[in-house]
Amino acid sequence: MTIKIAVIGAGIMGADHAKIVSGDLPGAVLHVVCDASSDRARKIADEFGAADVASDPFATIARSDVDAVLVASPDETHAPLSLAAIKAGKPILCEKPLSQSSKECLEVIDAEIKSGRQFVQLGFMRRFDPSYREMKAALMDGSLGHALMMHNFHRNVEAPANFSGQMAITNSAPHEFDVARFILDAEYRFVTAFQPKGPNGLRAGAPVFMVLETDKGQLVNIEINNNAAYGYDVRGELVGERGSVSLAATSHLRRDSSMMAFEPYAPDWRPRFAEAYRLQNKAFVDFVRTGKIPAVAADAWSGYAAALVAEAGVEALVSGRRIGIERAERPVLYDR
Ligand code: ISE
Repeated sequence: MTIKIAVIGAGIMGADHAKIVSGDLPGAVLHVVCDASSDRARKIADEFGAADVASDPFATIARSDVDAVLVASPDETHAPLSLAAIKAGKPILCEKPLSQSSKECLEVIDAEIKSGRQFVQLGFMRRFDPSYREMKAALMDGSLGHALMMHNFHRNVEAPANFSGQMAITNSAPHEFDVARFILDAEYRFVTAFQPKGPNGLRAGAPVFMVLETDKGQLVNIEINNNAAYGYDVRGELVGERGSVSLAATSHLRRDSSMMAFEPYAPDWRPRFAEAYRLQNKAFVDFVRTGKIPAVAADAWSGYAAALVAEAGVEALVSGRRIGIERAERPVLYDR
């Protein structure tokens, strides 16, 4: 059976997902593109060959000719649309964050528990990125010894003028919160957050620097710099007792000229994580077929874990204090 997918949200990420579903996802077809703007929906539907367009996401999820949904609409719609998908009994691949409120994440988790199974796969795509996968494998094969620290850099070229330090924590850093938690297989206990000041004090759009402490005693530092100017750049290094592993540059090209060597950067995250998105979406098709969430994939509980740290991170930044992170008990449905 070919799985009929509705993509909800036809912005940058919706268009990217529509492209993957239509061109790179055996066993699935792009059936509906839904967006509040019918022009935008129509443009993406025509470009990637969807059978239909729609503007009401809830009605789209309920359609009997839609088997599964892929949500890339604005952040505040993620939890309500996840709840609608659970109610309709349809698997959903939802872009991160599940919600910026840990309380709202728990509502999604409650709905899954009541329905008796998982429906939500969360779009923390870095878990599928080959370089992060190899980093995890290097830790698991024992050659590094115990992991002690993980250094993370996350740089965007430029953020909108209103993109504050708090937004860097709630919008950009969840990727690191999730992938470091996934690689270390640990939970966070404390977070501290700082912003560097220039000669004239704190600049709008200044980077955020966080230090997280895990329940295994490891330290994770995260730099989010959304105005790095030179390119989209994600780096990571995992330091163990007997060695360290780093994500390698993913560029396919190095240019040597004028006594210098150059490696190009992508302007945003889509080229850097193209393979991760493709593998993630492929895993979603398996999830739809089997009803079993792929072992690597993030779920609603991962969304809750990321939201908790983001909330504590914002509090740490605003208060200048080291903030403790209290978690609810993990329900058995999320044992993997
Ligand atoms: C953005 O919000 C994302 O979600 C991207 O995946 C990330 O790489 C980017 O840096 C964020 O700003």
